[in-house]
Parts: sequence; C-alpha cells; structure tokens
Amino acid sequence: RARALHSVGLVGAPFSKGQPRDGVEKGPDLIRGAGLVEKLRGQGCAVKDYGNVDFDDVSDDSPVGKVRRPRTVGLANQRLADAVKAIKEDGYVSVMLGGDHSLAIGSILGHAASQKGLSVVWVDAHADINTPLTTPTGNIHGQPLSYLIKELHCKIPAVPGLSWIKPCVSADDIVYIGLRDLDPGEHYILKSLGIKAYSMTEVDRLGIAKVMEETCEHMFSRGKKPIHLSYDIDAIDPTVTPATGTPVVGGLTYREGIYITEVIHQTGLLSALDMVEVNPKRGKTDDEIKSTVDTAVDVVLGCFGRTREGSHPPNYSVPQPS
Ligand code: NNH
Ligand code: MN
Ligand code: MN
Ligand code: MN
Repeated sequence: RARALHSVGLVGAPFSKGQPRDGVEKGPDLIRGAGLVEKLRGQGCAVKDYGNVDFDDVSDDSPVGKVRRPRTVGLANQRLADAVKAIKEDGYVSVMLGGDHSLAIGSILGHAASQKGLSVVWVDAHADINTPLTTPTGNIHGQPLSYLIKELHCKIPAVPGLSWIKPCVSADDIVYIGLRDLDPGEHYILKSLGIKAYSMTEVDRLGIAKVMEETCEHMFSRGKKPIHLSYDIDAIDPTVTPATGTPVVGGLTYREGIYITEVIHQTGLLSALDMVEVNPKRGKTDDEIKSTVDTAVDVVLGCFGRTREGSHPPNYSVPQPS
C-alpha cells in the first residue's frame, strides 16, 4: 500500500486503582495478545506501539472523604496525559488500552492539550460523572467526567492528588450512549446540565442508527471538532462481554456496539479512543474472557475502518485464467 489509511498510536495503561477489583491492569497486554496491532496493519493502518505507561504506587494514599486512592489515580493520569499528548503531537490517532475508566482523565486531558476543542462520545452502562461528594462508592472510575467538565468545576472540592486537573470540555460537547445504571447525583447532573444522553431506553426506542445520526447532528451543530471516543466494554451486554468489573444486564448487542464504531469512523473525526474495563479475572471461563477481549479488539478495528460488508485493495483485480 502506498499510503496508510490511518496512523494509530497505541498506548497501554495497565492500571486498576480507580476501582477495587484486580485484573483490569491486564487489559492492555491481553488485547495486544489477541492480535490488535497485526489486525490494524492488516486493514491498512500504520501503527506505532508506544508500549505501556509506567505507573508508580503512592504509598500513603488514604481516602480523602469518600474518594479512594486519589494520589495514586492523580499521578497515573498525569503520566498518561503526557503520553497521550506526545502521541497526538507525533500526528497519530491515540488509542489508549486500559485499565479502568479513571484513565479517561489523563487520556482526555492529554488529547485536549493538543487540540482546540473536543467532542466526547462516552459509551458506557454508567455515566462516570459522580463528584467526590456524590460518589456512593468512592471509586474514581465512576467520577472521571466530573473533573473534566467546565460547568461542574464549582462542585469539585480540592482533593489531594487530583487538584491539578483543569476542566477541558463543556457539557454540550458530550454524548452518552448505552446508559442503564446511574446514581441519583449522576442523573441530576445529566438533567441539570442538559447533557445529551442515549440510555438503553433511547436505543430501544430509536434504534442504534437513529441514535448515531442524532449523535453526529448534536456534535456537528457547533462545528466539527476532533472526537474522543471513550468506550467502556461494560456498555455491551454481559452475555457478550462478561469479563468486566461491573457488568449490567440489558446492554448493547455486539452489533450495536460495532455499529457505533463504524459511524464514528465514517465521520473522519476520530482523534482519540479509550478501550477500558476489560478484566480477565472477572471472566468465569476462558470463553468468557475470549469473547470479551475479542469484542474489545473488534471495537478498535471498527473505529479504524473495518467494515462488515468486506473490502478489497484499490488495485484489486479478479485473476484471469490463462
Ligand atoms: N456509578 C458507580 C460508581 O460511581 C459505578 C461506576 N462503575 C463503572 N463505571 N464501571 O463505568 O462507583
Ligand atoms: Mn466507565
Ligand atoms: Mn461502566
Ligand atoms: Mn478510513
């Protein structure tokens, strides 16, 4: 091929301290082990693997109010933000393999540092918008967006390890897809900030095609900005992707989950992707783990032009019998 169709900069973030269950730090190496890089190259992408970010434990990291491990999570996200910023400055679409969803803090901040403004598409069973004061669990993977949204900044108390975070997205720049398990504070925040959200009810009512059409309309209504797609594997139904920390029944089908990526690819605006919350230790069998990891791989491939109708190289010709 003369020219790569997409330039992908891959970074692994083997980090689990945004939530209490181990295993999610194994996500990056498992997803690579399922052939992600080879498959991306096979569909015409130029891929640079930046390897895994090195994370340090902060030894004395006692909870602050309800918030668990704020210094460890804060430091990890500073490291990740630098890595993603460097990938963007090198000219790649950033692909961050988690790890838990607290990593969206660093991924989005690093991405935002290299662009004027972003649209964020958050595909998840959960809204991940609890503040340090609304969180029922204290787990930061349920809070990342609260630190990143300008309109919420006045509701965020100073928490050691996290106070460096400067909000970089507006409530209007976010679209949720797949929601079905929100805490009361989260539901209030979504309604009061008027954040665009397609819960599973809207997916049922409208169908995924209309949901994506409206998602694009909403994003493009105020100019075409680079897209940050933050994809929590638990958005997809646990019959398909059971190996995740907080599975919720009634999720997206495999087909709906992939269709989202096909439409995002077609916009030509995808600038960064997070693929998070794959946790092999939460799979009951090898088949459960494999189905989860393979689906995560397919989500990434869909974002970079894999089509279910098939494809052929531009210079293809049917062999002639001689
Ligand atoms: N809303 C809950 C919390 O804040 C659960 C979050 N869990 C997730 N989010 N997996 O995607 O702790
Ligand atoms: Mn999440
Ligand atoms: Mn989730
Ligand atoms: Mn393409």
